[in-house]
Amino acid sequence: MARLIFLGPPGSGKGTQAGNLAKTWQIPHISTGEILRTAVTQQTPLGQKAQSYMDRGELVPDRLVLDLVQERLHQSDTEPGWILDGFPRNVAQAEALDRMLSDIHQHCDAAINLEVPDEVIVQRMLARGRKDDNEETIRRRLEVYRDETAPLVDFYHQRQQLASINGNQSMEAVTSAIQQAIGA
Ligand code: B4P
Repeated sequence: MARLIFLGPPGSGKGTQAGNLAKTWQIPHISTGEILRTAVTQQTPLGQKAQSYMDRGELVPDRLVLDLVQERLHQSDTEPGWILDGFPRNVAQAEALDRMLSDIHQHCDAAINLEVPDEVIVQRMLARGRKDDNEETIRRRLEVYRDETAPLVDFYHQRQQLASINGNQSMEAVTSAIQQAIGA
């Protein structure tokens, strides 16, 4: 049973690691970025509202993201565990997550923080080449990460839930380091 949050800058490998571990443990991988990208592709009302923020490298407004996470966590497949990838992304989202989990009598086991230097991140994302992976947007996403998401490292450290992992090694080595850190 695992209930994990993935923190870390854009392109640090959250999606890669969360996807691998969710497959191994057969629990849902809940990526807010992936859900939002699908909504944009399908041009749903959520996607239409989210698109301009994502294209600029800004966070999508909390109220849009909170609704989708709440709805997803209430689905029955989350009972054995879940991995939240890219959420929470600021302190307001972390506090809202606490309330959502308390309503369903759950808590998170650990917050995994993937540490990767900025130069490596820029190289990885330029190589990936997603729509929001151009140099200007990447720079903005790194700024937003520093201002809004990095404070969550302290937030989870103070609760003794933080596991910081060197994300600048092979994908397999990162996976092993995470498993070791949480005793899985
Ligand atoms: P996300 O989808 O969360 O994307 P990300 O932070 O860019 O990527 P991630 O860290 O998952 O990197 P990946 O594994 O793919 O966010 C996109 C946008 O959605 C945000 O900018 C925002 O607008 C919006 N959004 C999402 N959640 C939100 C929220 N909660 N609130 C508000 N807005 C939100 O890895 C990157 C690349 O590196 C890949 O190509 C991968 O193959 C490679 N890689 C991974 N691990 C590697 C390794 N160990 N070695 C070498 N390469 C590696």
